[in-house]
Amino acid sequence: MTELSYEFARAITRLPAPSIVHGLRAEDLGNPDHDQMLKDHAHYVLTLEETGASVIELPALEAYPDSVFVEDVALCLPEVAILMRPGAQSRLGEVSEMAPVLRDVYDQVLEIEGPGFIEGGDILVTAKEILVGLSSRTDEAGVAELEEITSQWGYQLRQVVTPPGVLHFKTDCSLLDAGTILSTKRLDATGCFENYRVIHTADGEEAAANSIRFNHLVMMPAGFPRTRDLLLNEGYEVCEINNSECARLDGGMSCLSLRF
Ligand code: CIR
Repeated sequence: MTELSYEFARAITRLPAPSIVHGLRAEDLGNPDHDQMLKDHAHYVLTLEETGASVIELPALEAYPDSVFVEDVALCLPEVAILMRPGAQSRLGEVSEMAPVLRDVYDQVLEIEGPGFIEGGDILVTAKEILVGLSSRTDEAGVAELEEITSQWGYQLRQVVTPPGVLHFKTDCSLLDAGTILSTKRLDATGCFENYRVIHTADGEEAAANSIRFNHLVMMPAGFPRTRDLLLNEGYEVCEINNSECARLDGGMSCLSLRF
């Protein structure tokens, strides 16, 4: 039996453009190094492929500095792909760049039409439900429109909150297996994971929370040894990917791919 919440045959990624230096960020930690980012990106794509998945690598889009973060522009479910409506004005145009790619691989592609906003980084799909965190990029109207769409396939959707100062809901959590979440303590304290087993990131290693379970692997940002060891002790197979450059733009493992 396949576990649809973390077993995937395909992924979509996009190469980072040199304009990545103009990417959005909450705090200026210096510009990302494009060459280093290309190396990290290649490692990321290779790791997805090593699990047996096929990856569609899209060309860089110079006009959209944040377009490497493909996760935010769509939600890919087994039955349907749903184009998002990013709350970041500079990212709205990324959606029409992704639309034809999804129409090629999905029989059914729907879209959030607005007036609400919603970004994929705020959506965590687990084996039992779809959790959507309100954030500075995702509002109640966006969540309501997504719920109307996903209910057609019987999905239960639950609106939750993203802690203040955290970009996206999944900045602070990831799915490890059908019933287990890796979460920061601050997000878990909101009570959104009461029906799950939760593993907390080690104190001071909150940025490790944006990891992904992709087939047999947990792909996590490098440099968080205590959280990595927790996951290894729990029996997960872990692959660490350098994320120093994406981190300058508040990006982590999940934002770099659409998985389905
Ligand atoms: C942004 O602010 O939109 C980008 N610099 C980072 C997006 C990260 N996406 C994600 O966590 N899903």
